[in-house]
Amino acid sequence: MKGIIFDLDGVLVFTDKFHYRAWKAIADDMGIYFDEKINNRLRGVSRMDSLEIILERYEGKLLTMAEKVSLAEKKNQIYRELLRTMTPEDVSEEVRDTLKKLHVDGFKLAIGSSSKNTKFILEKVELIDAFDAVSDGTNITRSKPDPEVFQKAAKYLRVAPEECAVVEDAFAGIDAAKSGGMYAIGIGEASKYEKADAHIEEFAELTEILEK
Ligand code: B16
Ligand code: MG
Repeated sequence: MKGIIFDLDGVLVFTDKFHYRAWKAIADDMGIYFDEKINNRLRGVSRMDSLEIILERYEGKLLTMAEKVSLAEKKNQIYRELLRTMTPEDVSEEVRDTLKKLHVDGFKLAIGSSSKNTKFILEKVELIDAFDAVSDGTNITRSKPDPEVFQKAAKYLRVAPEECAVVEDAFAGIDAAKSGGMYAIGIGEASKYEKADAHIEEFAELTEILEK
């Protein structure tokens, strides 16, 4: 392996609780049932696709595309207000040390996230300098499980897809890595997903897996 591509939410930072609170406010406002289990289905899924999942339980009148876009924007405003509270303390020492070690050992590191807020989050937690490239929701047209976000990350790193490992917490992200011809490492929710090539419980385990 020469390149390592990291998903952001659920791997490096834990913003799923903020996504939940923001979507919950929208759902409550519209009288739609929404819980943590449904929130889990939103992992790695784009903002508009997430809205469609939430609207599966909506029983009101048919919404126009403009109304859907406005709902997604409203959710993003609430979400960004919550993101503002993030600080460098929101990234563990374990994550920072492991990233440094992997870099020193010669790996090229990239972000591969569906989020259009990636750069904002990386700046808030002061992690932007840890990466050689960032591929995120702003440079893709198809969201995970499509491999586009990871293929672009590999391209930015100038590393062939088969020489890249992807670290992901979402099933959709593992599927994306596999269909892009990459080595997939599952963590968190995906740590037991059978389609992943390797499974880890702790972030620091990456050095053992990738350096053998
Ligand atoms: P935004 P990841 C994903 O990030 C989140 O897991 C997913 O819940 C969210 O809907 C998506 O980003 C889009 O985020 O609304 O900020 O553009 O896991 O791919 O890093
Ligand atoms: Mg994720």
